[in-house]
Amino acid sequence: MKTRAAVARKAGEKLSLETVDLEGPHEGEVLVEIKATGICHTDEFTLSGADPEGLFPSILGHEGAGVVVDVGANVTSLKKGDHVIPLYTPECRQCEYCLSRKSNLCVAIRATQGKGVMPDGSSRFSSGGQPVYHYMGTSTFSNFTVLPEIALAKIRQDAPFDKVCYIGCGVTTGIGAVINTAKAEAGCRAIVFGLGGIGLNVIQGLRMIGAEQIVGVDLNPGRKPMAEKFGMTHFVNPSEVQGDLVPYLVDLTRGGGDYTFECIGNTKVMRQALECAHRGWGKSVIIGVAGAGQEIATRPFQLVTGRTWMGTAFGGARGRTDVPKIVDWYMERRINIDDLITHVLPFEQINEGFDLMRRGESIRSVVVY
Ligand code: NAD
Ligand code: AHE
Ligand code: ZN
Repeated sequence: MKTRAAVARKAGEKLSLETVDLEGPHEGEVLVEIKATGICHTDEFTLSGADPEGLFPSILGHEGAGVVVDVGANVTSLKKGDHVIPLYTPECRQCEYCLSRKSNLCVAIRATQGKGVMPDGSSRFSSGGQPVYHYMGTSTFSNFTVLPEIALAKIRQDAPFDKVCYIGCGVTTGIGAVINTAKAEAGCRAIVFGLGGIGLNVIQGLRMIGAEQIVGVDLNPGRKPMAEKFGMTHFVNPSEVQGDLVPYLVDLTRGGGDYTFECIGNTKVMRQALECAHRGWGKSVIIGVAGAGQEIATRPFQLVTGRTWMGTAFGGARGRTDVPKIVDWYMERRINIDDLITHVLPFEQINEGFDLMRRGESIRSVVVY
């Protein structure tokens, strides 16, 4: 079949809106009509050329929601008409990682996913007879896409696609980092670096668990009102702090954050986030994704004196199990997604969504087909 898609042809260039060829689902695969997709900073990261796994030409996008159109042989858990959210972290429930209960990093299809192909080693997308790569196993910047069955969460039919698509990455990552990864507890003090589409969901998660103090750090003063609405108690703009940021934050939190979160992808900020975690017990969670060749550093003494440095992918969530529950939370108004979706754009304006993010004018842009 043919499908409209935004193709990343070259690093650093705008997405090219094209009609491409899409082969139907093979065994164990599902054809999905994507109804809406968010634009996450990770899409921009890969488009920029900084992602060591970035491939071109490819179809980016990993924050979608849609409807099952067709299923391949031996697909048992999904049928035509089911509403689904694609999972860049699948859940096979059979691999060593899934069975360990210690990690959400299902390994069943990770190797081929990173190579831009389906588990059998081939791409379903092509253009002019040449393959076009998948991205993160999801490729939601295509109106129709093919995914393995284990990479789809079945969700309730009454959930609006243009809102719950955000659960496919940002919402789950932010809230999950607090609940699953940090396991933060009521009464804690926390510091969140970067108040964009992820950081604001970290703040939302911290409010849910009853954090006592939530400090938000961002260079963009325009983030303050939204962060306050979501539960931030103190705002810090690093460009307005006299002297070092770390001692300033340690003072503000009376000894350091019990939990700190880096939601930017800046290795210098990752170090600051670790070093303003509380001596003796502070946990610092890296969420931001840093470019090829970048490394983190700190004095080992920071760890010797009781700080823990950790990271999270997809907020530690097991997608097929947890995503439908988070959709329920949204439908029951236990979490706020609507206010974070600042822009809704037709597919033809997807590049405008990237520009809004680069200019710091959007929290989340959602593209509808
Ligand atoms: P975003 O662009 O919406 O937000 C980033 C925020 O950081 C912006 O508000 C910006 O003003 C702020 N910022 C930039 N530099 C700063 C600095 N030096 N100090 C303070 N604030 C600064 O991006 P997003 O969609 O929220 O994504 C954030 C990061 O999380 C990205 O690196 C993305 O790739 C990553 N991410 C990781 C996961 C995961 O599973 N680990 C999931 C989603 C996104
Ligand atoms: N491909 C990059 C790493 C990118 C990365 O860390 N991705 C996160 C999700 S970001 C979603 O917005 C992730 O899930 N990582 C775990 C995994 O297995 O990819 C690189 O550095 O090679
Ligand atoms: Zn993302």
